[in-house]
Amino acid sequence: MVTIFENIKKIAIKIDKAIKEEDLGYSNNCNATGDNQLKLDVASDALIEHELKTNRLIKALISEEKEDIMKVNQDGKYTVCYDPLDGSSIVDVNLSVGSIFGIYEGDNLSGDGLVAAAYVVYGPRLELVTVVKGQPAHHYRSGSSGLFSSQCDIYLNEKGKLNAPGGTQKNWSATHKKFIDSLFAEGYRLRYSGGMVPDLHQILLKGGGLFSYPGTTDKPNGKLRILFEVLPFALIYEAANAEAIDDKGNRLLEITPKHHHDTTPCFFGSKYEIAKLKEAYELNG
Ligand code: P6P
Repeated sequence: MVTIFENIKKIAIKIDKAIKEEDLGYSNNCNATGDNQLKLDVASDALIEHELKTNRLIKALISEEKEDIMKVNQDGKYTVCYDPLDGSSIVDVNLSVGSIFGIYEGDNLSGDGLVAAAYVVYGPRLELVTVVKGQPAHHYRSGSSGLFSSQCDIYLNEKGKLNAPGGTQKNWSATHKKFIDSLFAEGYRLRYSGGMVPDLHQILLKGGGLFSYPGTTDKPNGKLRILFEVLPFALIYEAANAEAIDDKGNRLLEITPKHHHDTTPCFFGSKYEIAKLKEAYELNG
């Protein structure tokens, strides 16, 4: 497992360089879910695939940017699912973006099969968070040497101050709008950039709050992909003494997608905010 994290550190440094130096324009392609691909999306995807294919522990790869599963080594132990450059549509306005990795046992592509996760933040500083199931989530920062230095284990407070409400507001349910407004009425501060990685990273490092991407009239199953966006962050948030649920009140880590590009409504946050959400959505049975 550790060697996969070492692969991810090498990937992070290469993609960080590419973001700073390469063309920010669009390619002529779309990805598996129909999103227009930036040249950086394609380059990041290729960098990750090239690096991870060198690791004999890896059985298969699944990328947000590709339709099909890539077989790597039949004797491998893990399937790695990744979003190469999440939020890439905001990289041209110089906002932070990220890469997200879920490491699954064999071909058990479910919350139960997720044994480790990591994400990289390409921001003013290059940062990395990793977690192995059952252990604390750990925060690293890269320094002038290009190496990542250990910072701390991450834990959220029982209650936070930040509110990151995703999705087009005119397409929210009345229940969701009333709930989000109730948090602002309590004095929560709006912190939403449109980049899942920096938005969730901020709540983790600032001690708590809520990130929400609900089902909406235009996206009833939400927008965020289960295997390479939602479950990796669910493992990290639960390791940080926080919670991660869907719009039915299920732990996200109890979800098994039917298809590897499936999405789900998702809520990540401190215990107080998740309890308030369950009350607002009448999920307490
Ligand atoms: P919206 C970026 O496109 C992304 O996939 C996530 O990084 C982000 O959290 C979400 O979409 C933003 O979506 O609908 O709020 O703009």
